[in-house]
Amino acid sequence: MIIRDEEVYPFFQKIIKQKLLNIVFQPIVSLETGELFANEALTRGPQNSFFSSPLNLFNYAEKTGHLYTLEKITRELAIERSNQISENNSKLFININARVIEDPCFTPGNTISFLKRNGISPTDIVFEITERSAITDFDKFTSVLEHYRSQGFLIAIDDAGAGYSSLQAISELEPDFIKIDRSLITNINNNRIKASLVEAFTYFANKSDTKIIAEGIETKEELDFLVNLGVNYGQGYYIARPKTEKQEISQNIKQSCIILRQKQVIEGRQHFVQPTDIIVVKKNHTIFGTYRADLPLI
Ligand SMILES: [Ca+2]
Ligand SMILES: [Ca+2]
Repeated sequence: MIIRDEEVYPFFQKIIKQKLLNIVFQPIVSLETGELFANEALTRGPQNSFFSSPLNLFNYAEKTGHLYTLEKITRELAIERSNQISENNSKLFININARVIEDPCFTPGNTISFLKRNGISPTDIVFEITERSAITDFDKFTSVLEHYRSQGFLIAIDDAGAGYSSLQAISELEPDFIKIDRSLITNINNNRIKASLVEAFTYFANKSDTKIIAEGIETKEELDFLVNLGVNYGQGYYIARPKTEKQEISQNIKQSCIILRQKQVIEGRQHFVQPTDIIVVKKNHTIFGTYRADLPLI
């Protein structure tokens, strides 16, 4: 379906009103066992339309002042539909724009009563926050987040290393999970800088109460490398694609994780960077980060 410019807004309104949205779920697995740990809910607009791209959909909503409404609808649809795909207390990761969290209308009470009606506990919900809309007031943002945490919700920093998610967000928000952006994962098995950086994140996670999730794993080599680095969780097309229905994690994935981890334990290998290592990464000609692994990230 091709939509002409003058038809875009009415079509967008129709999407919101009739909730013409597809929610797909992409598994996140434990790299220790290969078992399902969580699903990330992803939103797609109607197929073959301008809004089938989530980027177009959410950008348009933000431009026209409907971001809060769109996010509320997608959050509720994700929670409702997650019942059909989740298992064994697996968690549900929900993407949420930093601006929406700061919106006074966004109260945990609303989400909690909705969760209750669907038989889900707030401790099973992880809000993925990306800094695409930069957080300007960390003090305010941290206190808002504390409010949600006190209700049991967990927090993930999304797209870490991608440019929008800064090290400041990680150090100030003290997330439960850090999702490492695919740009640092792609071809990590052949790239020493990427490997050192992900290793540093893993070292940091071991020192703090944070777990690392590697995103965008697309090959067996990348998966094996990340298991060897001691990364906690993984997600990507090689493990499982986003789907509307419940998915089983393949035996191949489970075996890779278990065998490699056992080998690590037997060999007693130490993978973490040395505390005095200094890591400097240039990305698009700018310095991404430089710090000592034994000092807090700044
Ligand atoms: Ca995400
Ligand atoms: Ca991401």
